[in-house]
Amino acid sequence: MSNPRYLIIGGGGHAAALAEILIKQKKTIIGVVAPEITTGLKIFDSVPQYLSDDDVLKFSVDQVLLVNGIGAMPRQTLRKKIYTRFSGLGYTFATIIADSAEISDYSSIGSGAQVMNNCVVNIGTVIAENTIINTSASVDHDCNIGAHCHLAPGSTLSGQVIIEGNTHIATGVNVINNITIGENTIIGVGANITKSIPSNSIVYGARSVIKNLGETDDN
Ligand code: JB3
Repeated sequence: MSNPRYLIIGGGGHAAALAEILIKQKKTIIGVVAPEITTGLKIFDSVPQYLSDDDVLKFSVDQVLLVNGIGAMPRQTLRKKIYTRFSGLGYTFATIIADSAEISDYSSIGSGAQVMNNCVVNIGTVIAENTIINTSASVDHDCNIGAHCHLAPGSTLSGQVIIEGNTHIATGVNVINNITIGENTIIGVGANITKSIPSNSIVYGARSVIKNLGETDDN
């Protein structure tokens, strides 16, 4: 698409952060789709607002690039639903990489993935669709990050780490090399991961206690 036009879905903090990256790259934002602009900042003041997700359908698939401005917090499914719905209808989600991110020429960043300010993605790493690598996260060499993940700000992965799909790595998590973290897992803030983690786990605390997602905190 020559001279692409960007339509941002979501009007909160994550959408605003993405909008600023696009504005700095002199990209054209043609609208924001959200029932409510909640950012509190003026960044969307001069951008047309569309209140319903169905309004996306007013634009043909070859007219716009979509930007998934819905964030990805644990147990929230809206971001994945938005991506799945509109990809299925033939829309393309923009892959967004902040100018301040350091991205290896030998890495691969999937459709709709977003690499925010000051991140590092090192050589041989693959990041799948719709995943967020958030501010100052560092993903070292030969990692493989699945679809619909969120690596929150300041998380650090050493080399050859595998993160399977739908997994949330919270702020400040550290993962040593050659670890696999299964799908649909939540790694809580600041955890230090030194062993592989099965799918559907929740891991929290300085000692990195592992529970199955179905268990309560009292177990
Ligand atoms: O941790 C960091 C650095 N960022 C977080 C990000 C990853 O996720 C951030 O702190 C937030 O916790 C979260 O950001 P997000 O998704 O921007 O959350 P919030 O600021 O609450 O904004 C949600 C936006 O989605 C609001 O503008 C809502 O109106 C909008 N929204 C809610 N439901 C919707 C829908 N928009 C559309 N298009 N469709 C919906 O169904």
